[in-house]
Parts: sequence; structure tokens; C-alpha cells
Amino acid sequence: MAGTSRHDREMAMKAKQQLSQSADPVERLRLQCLTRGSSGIKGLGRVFKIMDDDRNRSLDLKEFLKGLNDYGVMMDKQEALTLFQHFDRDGSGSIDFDEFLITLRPAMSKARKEVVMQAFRKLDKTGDGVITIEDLQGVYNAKYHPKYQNGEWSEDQVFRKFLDSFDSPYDKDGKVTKDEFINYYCGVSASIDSDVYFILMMRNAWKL
Ligand SMILES: [Ca+2]
Ligand SMILES: [Ca+2]
Ligand SMILES: [Ca+2]
Repeated sequence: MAGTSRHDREMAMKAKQQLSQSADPVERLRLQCLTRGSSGIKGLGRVFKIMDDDRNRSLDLKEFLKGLNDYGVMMDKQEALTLFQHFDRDGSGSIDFDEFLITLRPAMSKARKEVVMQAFRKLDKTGDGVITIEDLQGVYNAKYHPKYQNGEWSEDQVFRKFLDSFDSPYDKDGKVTKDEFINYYCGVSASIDSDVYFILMMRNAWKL
């Protein structure tokens, strides 16, 4: 259902080409992440973790500057400070993962967003605006999962694993919000050029 490794390779190659043409620092950092195959919520979570030296789940200015340097995004001090303030949306003096993700996630066209939201609404059987195990019961068949078949996982564990792939790496609570669902598909979307193909893939995956 997600982007295949072929998509990821194409995305990485395309990002490398674009990197040589882009001067905008946010775009450069985004492209640096894409060339490393870090497009989705998981990949950006990995980048964030690497930058977060003291592991307090936020980036201070020093960590941010070092991170930019490690990712080959060069700029002068003033530019870096402006960039930091751009990421730090609530002005708290540090960048949390949500702020990092919202700023760096690749944009999706309106048509793509619409089909992603269609899938979300279909998945949200209970209609309460979040996807939980409750929504998957009776819809998603866990019985074919190899770990269910060999007795390693219960049905709920299969469901939880499924939800985990959409859940934010810093907030794995078994509840997938609209934002988390969109964040996930921003990553998949970045590896697919054509709107038509993306929409087709979504329709097939979710039987829309
Ligand atoms: Ca930190
Ligand atoms: Ca902040
Ligand atoms: Ca629900």
C-alpha cells in the first residue's frame, strides 16, 4: 500500500538533481532528507532523532545548527536564526517534532489531499475523527497475517501494528488523527510524480 522501494529510489534521484538548483534553505533540507529516502513520517522522525543530541524530544538552536551542518545545508548565522524561528512556530525557543514535520513534509496537491481524506473517512467507521482498533474490527481481516496464524500476535496486536505505521513516532498511542494520516501520505506522495497514478494507487489500496 505504501510507496515501493522503486519509488523511493526514483525520489532520491530526483531530489539529488533538484538539490543542485535550490537555494532556499527549507527546500534544501527537505531535499537532503529525500535523497536519503527519508520522506515520510518515519524518515523525518529518524532525522529528528539524529539531530536531537540530548534526546529531550526537541531541538534547541545549537542542535539545529549542528544538524543543518551535518546535512550539508550551509548558511550564515543570521539566516540560520531566521530559519530556526520559521520552524519554531509557537516561539517556544525550541523545535518539537510536530513543528519539524509540518515545516519539512513535502506538499501534496489538492486532488491528492482529497483522496487521502476519502480514505481516512472510509477507515473511520465510528466517525469520531480518529482511527483506532475499533474502526478496524470487522473491516480489516487479521486472520491472514502470518504472525496471527503462527499464534505470535493477537488480533488486537495485528491492528495495533497496522495503526503504528501511521502513528507519529513521538506519539504512538494507537490513535491515528487526520494530521498523522496526511503526514504519512505526504511521504508516499513525494515518491510519486503523477497525480493520476497517486489517486489510482489510493483507490486500489483502499477500494474507494
Ligand atoms: Ca534536544
Ligand atoms: Ca516550539
Ligand atoms: Ca474512529
